[in-house]
Amino acid sequence: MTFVEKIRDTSVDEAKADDISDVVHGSLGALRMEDFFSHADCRSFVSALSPTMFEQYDPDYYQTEAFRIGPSLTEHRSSIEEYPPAAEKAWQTWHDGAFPVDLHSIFRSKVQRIWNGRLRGASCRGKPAFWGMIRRMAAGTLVHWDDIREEFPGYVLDEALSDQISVNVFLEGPAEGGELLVWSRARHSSDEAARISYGYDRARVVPEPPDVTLLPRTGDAVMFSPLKYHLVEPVTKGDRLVFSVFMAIAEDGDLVVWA
Ligand SMILES: O=C(O)CCC(=O)C(=O)O
Ligand SMILES: [Fe+2]
Repeated sequence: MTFVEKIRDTSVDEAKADDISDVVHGSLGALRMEDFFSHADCRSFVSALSPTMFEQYDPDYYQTEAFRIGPSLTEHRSSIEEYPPAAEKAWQTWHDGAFPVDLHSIFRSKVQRIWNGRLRGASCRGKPAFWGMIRRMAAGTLVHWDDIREEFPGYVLDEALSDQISVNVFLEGPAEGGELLVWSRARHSSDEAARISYGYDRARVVPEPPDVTLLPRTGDAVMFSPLKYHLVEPVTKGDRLVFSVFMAIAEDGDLVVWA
């Protein structure tokens, strides 16, 4: 299915629940909201970061070098029992006041206002999942998709959820490079022949130009469907630091978040 609309720009104040639903349902390629985090908050948060706070994504699987603060659910595909304690440890670090800005509560209050409903953290084996990972990916990514319902059997997050969306808020937008590219073409099982670790050979799965090319700026929030093929171009100048969330709609209508 091609997108009905490729990119929709809206202010945080004017954004509506339907904007989020359109991304979840796959009719909108990307929703961008400028100044979702204020530049002052982004600056103060980024200045509190140091390289030692970051962990590298498993280099054997993530061939494009990437770093994160906080555990990712997907990385626990074959060790899910280790995820709840890792999430608990990460929440402890946040609550111990390691960071000067409460990005989680800003995110929650803004998204709840847009959704006109509740946003809650996902639960994994009865324990709180982590969300709002800080991610640095200067090398970009391979073309890939993200879908926990394919990555894990059953309900890894303890309940039935809608298709997931990616929500990335840019604490620092790259000066050059680092574009997000999204294709509308649905993935197909025959694409597995072109798999390279966590992603795919771009020339074989999406030879056509992307439907969405988006250069993120500091403070932007960008929502898109990661069930679709997407990638991040390598950063050639500056830094690219993201507050990163996956989000889906639960059966009770709440938004549920994890990372
Ligand atoms: O950082 C981005 O722009 C997107 C990264 C990504 O692959 C995702 O959020 O699913
Ligand atoms: Fe992704």
